[in-house]
Amino acid sequence: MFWALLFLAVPVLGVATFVVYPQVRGHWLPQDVSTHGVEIDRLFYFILALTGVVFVATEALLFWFMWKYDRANARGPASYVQGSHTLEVVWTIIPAATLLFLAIYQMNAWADVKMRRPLMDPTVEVIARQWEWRFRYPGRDGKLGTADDLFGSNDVHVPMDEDVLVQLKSMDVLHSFALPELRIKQDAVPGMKIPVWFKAIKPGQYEIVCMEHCGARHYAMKGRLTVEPRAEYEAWLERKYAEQEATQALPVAAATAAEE
Ligand SMILES: [Cu+2]
Repeated sequence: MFWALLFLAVPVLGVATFVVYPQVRGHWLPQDVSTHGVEIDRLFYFILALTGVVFVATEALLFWFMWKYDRANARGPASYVQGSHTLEVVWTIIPAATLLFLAIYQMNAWADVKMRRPLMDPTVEVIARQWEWRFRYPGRDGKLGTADDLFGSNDVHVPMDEDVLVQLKSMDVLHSFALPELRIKQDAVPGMKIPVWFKAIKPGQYEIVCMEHCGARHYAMKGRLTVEPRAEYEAWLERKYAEQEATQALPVAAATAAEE
């Protein structure tokens, strides 16, 4: 009796916190500011509902059997059941069919995020490193890997309402480049250049977080993504070019002065 009620209390409290949380916070997931996020969220809620129904049904059955077959109510020795071939086939086929359905149902969302890459040069290269997000912009010539590349860390700007292509790398271990508000999460793998793309539709500052445990200061591996209209984005790039050129010019000027 006690155990039956305890096993009932756990799912009831679990589901209750599940329902109450969005009422308090207003939402489940962080605000979505991407074009593809709607589809991802729809999938998330669909799978949540599907697994939620199964969870509630399973827990209810568990409680019911514990309650009904409590030792205090036993009316004789328990009967031994050999197993049911039909039942086993049924409970194998139902989950298999459900998973197959999900695999087909999510194909389009997967293709949008992982396969339909925009045909363009990378907007920025993001290099994960214990424990920061370094970046490299192509510079005024629009090409990565040239002398005028712009370097920095933890402060990435991108233009709004445009396709953005990030070239993702890692300098040391596995990291995961995650933009929760853009519904983006991609592992950064040492030795690989991985393309990540999105289109942000709302200006603002969002988090860049590492979602793969990567060492002692993994929790501190945070950056900031600024989404802004193109004019502001270009103005920011200009300021950064000027700053970088100023710091580079100094040693050269000093060296020249020393020679004279
Ligand atoms: Cu990391």
